[in-house]
Amino acid sequence: MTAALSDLTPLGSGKVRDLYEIDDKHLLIVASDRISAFDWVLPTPIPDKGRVLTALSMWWFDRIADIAPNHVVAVDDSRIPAAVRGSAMVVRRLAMVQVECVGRGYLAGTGMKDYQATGRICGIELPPGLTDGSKLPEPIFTPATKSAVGTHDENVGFGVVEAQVGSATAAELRRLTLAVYGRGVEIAARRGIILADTKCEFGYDDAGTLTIGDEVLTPDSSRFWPADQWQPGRAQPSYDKQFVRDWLANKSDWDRSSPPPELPDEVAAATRQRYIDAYELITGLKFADWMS
Ligand code: PZK
Repeated sequence: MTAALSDLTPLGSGKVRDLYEIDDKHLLIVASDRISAFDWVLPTPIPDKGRVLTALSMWWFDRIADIAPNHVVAVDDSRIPAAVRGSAMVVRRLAMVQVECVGRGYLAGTGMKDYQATGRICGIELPPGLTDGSKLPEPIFTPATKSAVGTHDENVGFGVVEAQVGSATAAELRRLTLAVYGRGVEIAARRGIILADTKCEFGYDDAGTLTIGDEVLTPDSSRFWPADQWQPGRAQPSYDKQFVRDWLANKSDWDRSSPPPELPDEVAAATRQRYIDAYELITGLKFADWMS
């Protein structure tokens, strides 16, 4: 008999995911239907978002299995409560490396901000004249240190990572992150999607092997842009969240400093379909077949 979610010890919640303890060696990661925009978690869930992101993450884990081992044990397992079946993964408990490992090939987000302020990202000097959405001369590793809930991760130079985890591990994190990013770019490009950046998390397993944790190459950990709409010099449309951003941006009675309003049903439904479309476009699979 499967346990109820309420029988598991909650270990923490991110904006959009929840983490539970199964036993001393295993955790349960639940991808929720929560969505964030403009740094807020919206009050309206996106139906099936957690299942789509879990399905997509699992698909990618298979496609990067030759790069590094990952923490996934099972998605179909008696330890997974029925209520979260399809949106939860049983994972091995790792000793997490406290570095957000980002690979990026395009200028956006904090990379854009740092470039505008200093001409560099994480100490990496970039050519002048780049603009929002520009392709970088080559993909770069832009690590960030994890910060407390409610604050932003801080981009740091490679030397800070070396000081934190040692030079050899830092070099491995960079190599693995760029390999994952490169694989993602290559596969997404065939489907007309630009993978602008992606964030990976790593940890050590019981044998001391550097292992990929968390979720990988999902729209929550990465920026997916429709290639046919790429136009440097402006914020790029997001494959998944653009309806939400557009609707909120046009809601003139919301000022971004107070909790956001509920989304209309049609915006939530259209956004759900964008996640499903992204899954089906990238994987070539039907979402209806996920764990059915
Ligand atoms: C772990 N987080 C981030 C926070 C979440 C996820 N395999 C692992 N072993 C040990 N710890 C973690 C993992 C993973 N993945 C991940 N924090 C710890 C996090 C909140 C909710 F779903």
